[in-house]
Amino acid sequence: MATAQGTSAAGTLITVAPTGAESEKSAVPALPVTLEELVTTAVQCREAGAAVIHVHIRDAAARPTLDLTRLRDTVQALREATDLIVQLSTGGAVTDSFEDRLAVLDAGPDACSLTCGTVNFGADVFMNPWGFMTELYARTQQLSVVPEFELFDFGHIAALHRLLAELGPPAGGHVHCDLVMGVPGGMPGDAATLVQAVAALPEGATWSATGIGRTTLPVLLAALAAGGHLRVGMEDTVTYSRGRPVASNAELVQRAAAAAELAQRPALTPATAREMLGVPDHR
Ligand code: KMH
Ligand code: ZN
Repeated sequence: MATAQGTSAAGTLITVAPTGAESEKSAVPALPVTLEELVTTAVQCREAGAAVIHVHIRDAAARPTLDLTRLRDTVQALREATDLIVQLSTGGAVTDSFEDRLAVLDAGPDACSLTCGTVNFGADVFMNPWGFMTELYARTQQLSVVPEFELFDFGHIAALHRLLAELGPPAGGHVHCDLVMGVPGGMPGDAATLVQAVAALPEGATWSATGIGRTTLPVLLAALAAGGHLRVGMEDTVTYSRGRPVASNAELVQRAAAAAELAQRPALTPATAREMLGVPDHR
């Protein structure tokens, strides 16, 4: 199978996923759940080296929501406060309807996540049947929203090849993937699996990797060693080190940026990341 691009990247794209849909504010007080907390987090993470923010929002009771007015306000506020690439989640929470997940694009983000298949998700199932994937992908093309292909398992990589073959290239013309590793039910988060997954990606694709929970550090180090990019944040881990809760998303970005610096591929600015990913600046 064709080899994905990776080792040639001059810098490291760092995406921060600050909130997610799974952790509860009551259990994780440092989780940004209000718009004000999210904007403050975004500014701090931009300073620490992030170029992309992967956004899930919460309602007034801190529950996950895909409310379109809130999503629009969030996109606008993040654009006003930072030059980060604003990537809205179309995955939402496992309880969200396909209709609501499709409507996320109407909030006018720069980019969105697009998961390439259904996966067991702990005790739940994260549903992404082929019909939903194709509808979502076609809408990203129509609306010029640049998708990031989320790959939780090897079958998702096969589905990505099929999607590109049947529907053509994404908005922006460039394929960027995120290997989401270590989800209970998806591919494991270790170096051997990462290398195999990267080898199966479409030719010319760039890729980031995310390790959930205790796989965060092995996946981060393996991704840098293999020439990839990084996603970190409290969506993916709420523990900084054994027994020590994450204090802020910014400290996860700082750690990723320091590791990237050590690998001599320092953090990319949002402007350089936009060029790499084909994301226009709508600000
Ligand atoms: N919250 C998960 C069920 C995405 O953002 O696109 C799905 C998720 C993936 O987080
Ligand atoms: Zn997400």
